[in-house]
Amino acid sequence: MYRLICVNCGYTYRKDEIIYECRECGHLLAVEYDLKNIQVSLEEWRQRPLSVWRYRELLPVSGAPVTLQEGGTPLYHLKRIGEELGLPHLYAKHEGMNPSGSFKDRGMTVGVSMALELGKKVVACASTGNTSASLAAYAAKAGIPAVVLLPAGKVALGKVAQALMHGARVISVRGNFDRALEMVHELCISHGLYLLNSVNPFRLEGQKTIGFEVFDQLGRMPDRFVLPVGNAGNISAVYKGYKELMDLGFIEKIPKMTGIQAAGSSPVVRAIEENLPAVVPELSPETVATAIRIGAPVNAEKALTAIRSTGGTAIRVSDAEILAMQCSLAQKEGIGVEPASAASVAGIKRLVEDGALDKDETIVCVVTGHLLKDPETVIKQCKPPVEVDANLTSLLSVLQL
Ligand code: AN7
Repeated sequence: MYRLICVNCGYTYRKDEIIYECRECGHLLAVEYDLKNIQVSLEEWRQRPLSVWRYRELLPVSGAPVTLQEGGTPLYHLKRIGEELGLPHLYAKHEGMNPSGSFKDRGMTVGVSMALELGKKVVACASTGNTSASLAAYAAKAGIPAVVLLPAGKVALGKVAQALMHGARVISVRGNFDRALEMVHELCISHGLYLLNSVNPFRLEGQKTIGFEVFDQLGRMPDRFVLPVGNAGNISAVYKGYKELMDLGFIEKIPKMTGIQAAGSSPVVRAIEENLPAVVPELSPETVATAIRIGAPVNAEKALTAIRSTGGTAIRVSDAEILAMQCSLAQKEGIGVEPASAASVAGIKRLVEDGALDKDETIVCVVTGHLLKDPETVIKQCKPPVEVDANLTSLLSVLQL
């Protein structure tokens, strides 16, 4: 049992209303469960396979979901990077190991399932790339069309390839992500398409399971939970999920929610630093981490609550720091991620260097998308392969063993 509730004015809506913002005040909506009537125990959950659907009592879908077996991603101990930073309890949750290579699949299995449950025939989103790749895959699985709007020239190659191959209608908008989102929102309202950006409260329900899995995999709660922040949906979702576990009496504390943004695209950081009541949108966000090249994060309101109420923080890292950490993760830990994903761990490095971290903390960084998403940025950073003639002499002369 659940309903939709406005996070600002508390106005409530029936669960089957197609609505993306409060009609009373225009603020964001969230799914609110009747937690007193939820019958489940941690033991019962832990007997099920590790996946988004382990936690189905806290998800809005009632029937069989549209699933590609998302979730159940590895939680790695970052041994070498942790040693370098003096952090013995540093972990990375590798969300690039989801079916389409990013955490978005957790939201899309729920969001596309809800689209069918609500009788919607066409799904749509704007995207910096990963949302479109994921939506295209889940729409294909559901057998319904998807329309995706991408900021022209600013989406990593692998993500465009996925959206195209899974059969979405892929539209390049001459404008940035924030403008594409305004456009698709308008389109969905005027033409009845189902909007699956993170203003959709159901999608975020799937994403909160990252936090649930971390709790189950660690066997305890981390002290700090670190995410790259773009639209700020993910950090809001994980916080909401942990609040539900608290209300159910399953956990006693919520980790310090910590958001990392790219320096050229950091409105949430500014709001935290300057203690603003709301974010001031950035008109021309820019970063090599195109996934988080977002100037007007739609979930900022929820994210500011998540960060402030847990004693967390939000900080910015430079593109150089992001790329250096992408290399470190790949070469010291064997973990291949796209630039935006490396921002979470780069942010921890920065906090250590600033002396702003208790080194005994148990820290979980979410690395959000796979290395193969953005091959062009990878190739630019690495020396090209050495070409040799097809004989052993040439090979040995190059290898110099
Ligand atoms: C790899 O695909 O917004 O703060 O349109 O792809 O929840 O927005 C992607 C976001 C982090 C930020 N890491 O998450 C999109 C999109 C990766 C991402 C984020 C994104 P939010």
